[in-house]
Amino acid sequence: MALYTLVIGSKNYSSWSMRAWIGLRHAGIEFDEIAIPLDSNDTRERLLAHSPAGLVPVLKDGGVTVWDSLAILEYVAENHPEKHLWPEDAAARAHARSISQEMHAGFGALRQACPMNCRRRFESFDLSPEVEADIARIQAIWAECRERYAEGGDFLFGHFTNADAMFAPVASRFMTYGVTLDATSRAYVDTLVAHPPMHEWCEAAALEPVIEKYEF
Ligand SMILES: N[C@@H](CCC(=O)N[C@@H](CS)C(=O)NCC(=O)O)C(=O)O
Repeated sequence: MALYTLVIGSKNYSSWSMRAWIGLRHAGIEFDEIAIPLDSNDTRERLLAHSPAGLVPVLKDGGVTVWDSLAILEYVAENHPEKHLWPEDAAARAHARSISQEMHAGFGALRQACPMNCRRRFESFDLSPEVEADIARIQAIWAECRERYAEGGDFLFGHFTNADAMFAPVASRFMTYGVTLDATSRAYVDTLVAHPPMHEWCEAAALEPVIEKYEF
């Protein structure tokens, strides 16, 4: 039996689940996976059996339950400092936590207009000014990280950190909706999409049943 159990939703649609799963997989930490398809008759009941919030992802570690994507990433980073899931430098770490929280709490226009749908590709998609503003802010976040902290690698802080896990579903959305990006953001999205855990998640997502409610 693995150290942890991670409860997730449908891989094609569950952006919050993707963050926690990719963080754990990247770190090479073993976990058992319980996948609860979203929008089934028994989804709510099955989610509530794992967490009173009734939302995925949920991480279980013996008697400990953690039921929020960023809280899970924090918990895993704390339990496994040798995995360097946050940047080592304190200033970089504070920056990584700030942008992770900004992602966690923000970008509502993008999230609402462009729901995650890993396997889908739109040739063109109309974006409102509010969505364009979210995209501009995300590109500014990425550009600043890449310029200030990323000397040692291709991720936001050089090597992969929890901040990259937080932005992984954004990269997926940019692919799905064919968003035009500046060169730095394009290269970063390509890096995330090629990252083996992300690739593995998307391959599994492509095999899942379509859920009409989340398609348009
Ligand atoms: N803030 C939470 C949000 C989790 C969340 O909204 N999860 C969605 C799926 S991505 C969910 O569980 N929805 C339940 C449902 O659709 O029945 C987190 O970061 O984990």
